[in-house]
Amino acid sequence: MGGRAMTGTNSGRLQALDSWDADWAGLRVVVTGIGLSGFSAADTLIELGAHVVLVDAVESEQTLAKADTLRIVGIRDVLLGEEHTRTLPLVGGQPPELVVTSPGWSPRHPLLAAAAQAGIPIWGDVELAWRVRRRAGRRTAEWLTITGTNGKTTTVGLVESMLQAAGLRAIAAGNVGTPILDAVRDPVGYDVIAVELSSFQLHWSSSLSPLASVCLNVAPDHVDWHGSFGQYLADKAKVYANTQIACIYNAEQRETEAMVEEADVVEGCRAVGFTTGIPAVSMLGVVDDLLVDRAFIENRRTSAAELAALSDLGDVVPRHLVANALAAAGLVRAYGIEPGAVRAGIRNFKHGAHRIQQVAVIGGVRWINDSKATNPHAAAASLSAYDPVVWIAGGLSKGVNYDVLVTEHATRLRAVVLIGLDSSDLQGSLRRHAPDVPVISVPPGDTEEGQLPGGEVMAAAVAAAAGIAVAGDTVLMAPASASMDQFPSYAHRGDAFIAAVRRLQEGQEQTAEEH
Ligand code: UMA
Repeated sequence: MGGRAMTGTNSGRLQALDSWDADWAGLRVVVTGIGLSGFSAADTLIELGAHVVLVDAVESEQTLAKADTLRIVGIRDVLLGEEHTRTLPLVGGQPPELVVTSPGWSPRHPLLAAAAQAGIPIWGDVELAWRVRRRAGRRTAEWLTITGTNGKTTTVGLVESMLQAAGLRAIAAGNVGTPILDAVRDPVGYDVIAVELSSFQLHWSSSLSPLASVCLNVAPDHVDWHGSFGQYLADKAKVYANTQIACIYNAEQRETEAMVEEADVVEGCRAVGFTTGIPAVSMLGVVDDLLVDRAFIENRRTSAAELAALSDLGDVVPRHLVANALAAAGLVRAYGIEPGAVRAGIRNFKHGAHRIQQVAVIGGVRWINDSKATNPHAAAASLSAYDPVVWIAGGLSKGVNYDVLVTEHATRLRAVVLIGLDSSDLQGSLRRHAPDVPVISVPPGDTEEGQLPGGEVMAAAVAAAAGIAVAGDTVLMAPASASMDQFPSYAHRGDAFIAAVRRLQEGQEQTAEEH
């Protein structure tokens, strides 16, 4: 790891904007997107006295209502409709000095490309939040930052739980759903924020300096947004930049360790690994049935501190959950949390919904909801746990490759039920690498523009799976793809699956009663 480097993207006025109390008044800003992050960014900038114009491609009841709210608090203009997003708008008749973008906007979006071309800095909402986190008379929260292809939400939840068990005022925010600006602007304030960062948010951040940081793992995801897997990795690696106390890496995945080696960090910052095996010095890991720390204790060369038992995590503990708990423990230990609070935090933590969740056992067939498996890496974790499997998969592929996933799990597949508007990538992999596995495609259904048929699609998929599965099989809904082509979110996809399985169960019970 090198010494701290000053990032030099922002100059002059923008460089001086490093606290809530700095001179934001009259700053001309374009905010892109009126979703969770764009709304919070616009609202914050208006409160700071900036001149804000917001653009969003969608004009709907929801966006119009949000626009009204922003007008009441004093926004200059809200421009809704695709035609407004083709070029960079003016603010008060002049070019903007800054663009604050929502994470979902691709860097190649014409509006953002125009801003970049004109040399106008582009920040994400996380960069803005970092800049305004200090405010006279309020406490300033430390940030513990978490990224990775999979396990982020579980890990931020565990970090939050451990911090709260230690009696601190702490919250999980960022990509997990609560915009980071809402956490930063909380009137009471937090001691620590567990910040979940997506690769998109990292792409638009440059001056974050977390107390401790982690990249849990990396596997191909969001390749279309980033342009290449290499660029995705480069953005993920930014999580470690300017870290103060500890960069936590996955000792079982060399890429994350390499990111730490390359990172510009604060002088004295340590590299600390986590492993689901026996830990070396400066690592957290597992000895017998215990999670242990050989990093944040004085006599780490000769001993380890017990943090928790594996059984504290649950009855059946998948390996990735052990890894997530160790990463979370590494972050809070860097902050100085005692082992007792790590254990209490793990015990209090409620495991997130839609992740390898058993919904029902019907006629000896186990039904598992893993809607959170939105990429091949996540789906591999749940596929490995069951055999034989009727696999419900497909959706938005995001430009990833399914060949390895299909090759590795072909022998456990009894059949595949394909959902998704266009699952041809996955279908192609199945044809090439699992030619003997029957594949049933669920027709997308008649979708009127703007309508999501989710419920019917999932009901048809569940019915198809029920027709194939026999006692002893597992029906696993782990799509390895994003949900947004047919469902509003992965949570809705999971809810649709649960509802369809429950209906199936009720139907079976009724049939049994009648006989
Ligand atoms: N929009 C356009 N043009 C575009 C793209 C989007 O006009 O080209 C508009 C949409 O009409 C919409 C708004 O921009 O009104 C949506 O912005 P957004 O997609 O950035 O979403 P937000 O509502 O701001 O939510 C974002 C994160 N979403 C994404 O990164 C896609 C949320 O993560 C996050 O919880 C929230 O900020 C608060 O920080 C969700 C997610 O799917 C869970 N994340 C991805 C993942 O985890 O894989 C990265």
